Amino acid sequence: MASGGTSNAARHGQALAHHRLPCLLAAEVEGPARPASRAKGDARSDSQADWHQDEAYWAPDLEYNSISIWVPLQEVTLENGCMHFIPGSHKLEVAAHRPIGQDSSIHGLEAEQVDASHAVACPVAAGGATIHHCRTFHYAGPNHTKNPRLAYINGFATPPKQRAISRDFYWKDSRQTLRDERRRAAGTKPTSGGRQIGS
Ligand SMILES: O=C(O)CCC(=O)C(=O)O
Repeated sequence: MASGGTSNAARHGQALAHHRLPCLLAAEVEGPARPASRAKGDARSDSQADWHQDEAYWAPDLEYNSISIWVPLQEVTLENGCMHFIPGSHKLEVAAHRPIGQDSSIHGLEAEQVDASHAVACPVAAGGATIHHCRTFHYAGPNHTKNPRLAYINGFATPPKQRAISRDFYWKDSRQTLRDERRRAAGTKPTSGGRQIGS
């Protein structure tokens, strides 16, 4: 949700600020959008982030509680790829995801099914912010302009806890990205609570 009010998410963010994760990431979406075709045939752009929940990228055996504060470095609009959110979706479980376009070499994930009929677009001024929970369904539209769309993303979280029963994040097992190959070879798990954007 866009900042400016005193939303629950904003208050939550303040409360968690002292648990700041050591991650400050820059997301850059180059313009203009490069058209590509998806396996399912829907038009999409390489510069858009498909509907997803961040937690779908993380470890299935850990319990997370985290937020992302997404700060655009220029005005973001429907034209250059502002964020969209599905209100209340942070209360849902992690839904089934798959690699974008069902291409297992792609790191990015998209939810298999999303009811986006109540989605809210969040245009924001430069230096403004949106805040979302790790289970909030969100999407960033394609950048149709000739200018890059830049954002800084800060993650805040309580320490993840071990779950009694692990979940089946099968979409992670089938991926064959270079990142996953490196991780499997090293026998390591994804960074706990860490954000992984891009490849
Ligand atoms: O900046 C973007 O294009 C997407 C960002 C995103 O999906 C996220 O912050 O989780």
